[in-house]
Amino acid sequence: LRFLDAGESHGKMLVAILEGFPSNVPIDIENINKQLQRRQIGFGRGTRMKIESDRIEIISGVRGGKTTGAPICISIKNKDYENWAEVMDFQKEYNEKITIPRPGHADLNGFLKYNLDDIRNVIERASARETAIRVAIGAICMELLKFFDVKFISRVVMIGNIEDFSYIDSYNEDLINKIESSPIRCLHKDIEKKMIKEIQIAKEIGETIGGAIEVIAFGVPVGLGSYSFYDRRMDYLISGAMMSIQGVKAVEIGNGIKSSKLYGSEFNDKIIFEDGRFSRKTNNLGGIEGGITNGMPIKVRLFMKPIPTTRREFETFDVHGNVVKSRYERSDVCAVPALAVIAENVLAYEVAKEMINKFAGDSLEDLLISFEHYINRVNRG
Ligand code: EPS
Repeated sequence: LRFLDAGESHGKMLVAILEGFPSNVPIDIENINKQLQRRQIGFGRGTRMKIESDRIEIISGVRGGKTTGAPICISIKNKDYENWAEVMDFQKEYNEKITIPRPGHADLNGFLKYNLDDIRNVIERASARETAIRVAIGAICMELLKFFDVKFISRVVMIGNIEDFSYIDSYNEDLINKIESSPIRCLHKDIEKKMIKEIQIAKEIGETIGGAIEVIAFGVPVGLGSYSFYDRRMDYLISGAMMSIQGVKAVEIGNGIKSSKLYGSEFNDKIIFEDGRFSRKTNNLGGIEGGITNGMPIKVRLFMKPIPTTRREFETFDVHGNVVKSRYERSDVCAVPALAVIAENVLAYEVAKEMINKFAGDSLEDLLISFEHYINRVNRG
């Protein structure tokens, strides 16, 4: 399974081609759109999200409501393009060039690397707008994963200094409802209030604020990934994918950070064998041992930096080396709740990719036969 995507933040649309996806998987477009909507909401977003109401268009690879096995081509329109048509015109040069790079963004490095004369070219492709199409790709993967009973939960566990690292060990609807009804995907109402306050304060003083999210995949079978090669390790694949999400500066799998302070016997997840099935007593390792999934929920935390664009003005340099006042470009104050939804869908893609690798089949039916055979072997009950 692989995909390529393209598109600028204020261009006509975002597009992607997903290749290697099995045939006969029912695709309910409303499920994909629901994931896109979830990504758009969240306290702290800027005005752009009021302009967009992201919806997917399927261009190829799905017919009669089911995947055909052919490449799946999708697009998401940028409604804001109407306001940017002149700036983004592919032929006619736009004369107002951006020459003041914003620290913390790709602006300066991209400008130098690609030998550009306008930072706009960097901003447009480096933008986190690209995560919309990645969510759509992940949402298509979720349609496949439903057949294997793989489910996801994501939530915000930190905004600035306010934390909620409470423990979640099972998937349940009550939990989901609480998270989904929170404007910042926080599980506990009292903490939610404090988190919202943190964002409000940042906004009032012209600042931005970061935080952390947790994503958990339930129902992933034992045996995805491998210890055999570095690039087949599941933690390598997941952490690489997660670090590629704009703004993410650290990834933790399971209780990875705490692990460095504990004794081996304290941290180990003890093996248990009940009703013919192996399991673990705890899940400190976040569902991955030796680069292979162990059947426990995959648990990942992502830490996001504050968005670099601040309304607060400061002195900086333009691309010619002159001292200038910083340039402000419309932005979000906090995008941590959106990151949770993005991470869920990015994880769905990585899990689906490894499921397809392991249970190799060109159709959903072939995958399921291979999966059932394997599950019967590893569960001896
Ligand atoms: C972004 C800047 C803002 C965000 C954008 C990411 O967009 P704009 O410059 O149009 O105000 O809203 O995020 C999205 C558009 C999105 O869909 O998430 C940036 O510079 O990365």
